[in-house]
Amino acid sequence: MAFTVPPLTYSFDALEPYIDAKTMEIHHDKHHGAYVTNLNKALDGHADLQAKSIDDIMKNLDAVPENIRTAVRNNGGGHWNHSLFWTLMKKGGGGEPKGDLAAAINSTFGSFAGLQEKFAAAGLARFGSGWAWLVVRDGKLAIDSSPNQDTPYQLSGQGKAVTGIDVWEHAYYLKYQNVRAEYIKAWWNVVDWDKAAALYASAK
Ligand code: MN3
Repeated sequence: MAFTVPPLTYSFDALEPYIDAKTMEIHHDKHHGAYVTNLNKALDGHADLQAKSIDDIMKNLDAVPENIRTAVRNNGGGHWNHSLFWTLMKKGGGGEPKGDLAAAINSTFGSFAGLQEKFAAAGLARFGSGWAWLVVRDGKLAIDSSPNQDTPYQLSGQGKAVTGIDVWEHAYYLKYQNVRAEYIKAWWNVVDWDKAAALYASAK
């Protein structure tokens, strides 16, 4: 079974004005599409891997044959990251985290503003392309960033994603050009905190 790009559960313009429709269309259809195409190419003839979920593959990259491991790391990671990313945002998102997640954020980072500051710093410090993540690691919240298309599974000590942002230029260049900081600031307005709370509950 070939991997496919999951359809968005909202329209390309749902995240306007924070993320523009054109960026969403190119990002989802072309960029995510290319990761899936190249993942399927890399897995051609590897029926055992084709039968696995992308989550299982990224969790156990060492089980992937060496000659295709980099291609799978990059393109399988791209598929895993983007499939999650689309679900971390929603129309009318934003606001503040709630419940257990809010309490954990307050105790770990002092406040929601404290989380935002450290998360933005991680996204800005990621040189070139990559992702900033809020993860659960050893039962606790932590902020980290990954290069290229590495998933939280590739981070040291691993980690289970609670939320995260794509800081590749393709995610923001049309609207924000080189100003990554403005994109990260705007992104809080589209975060789906219900989704983050659910991921936190299953991760801790
Ligand atoms: Mn991307």
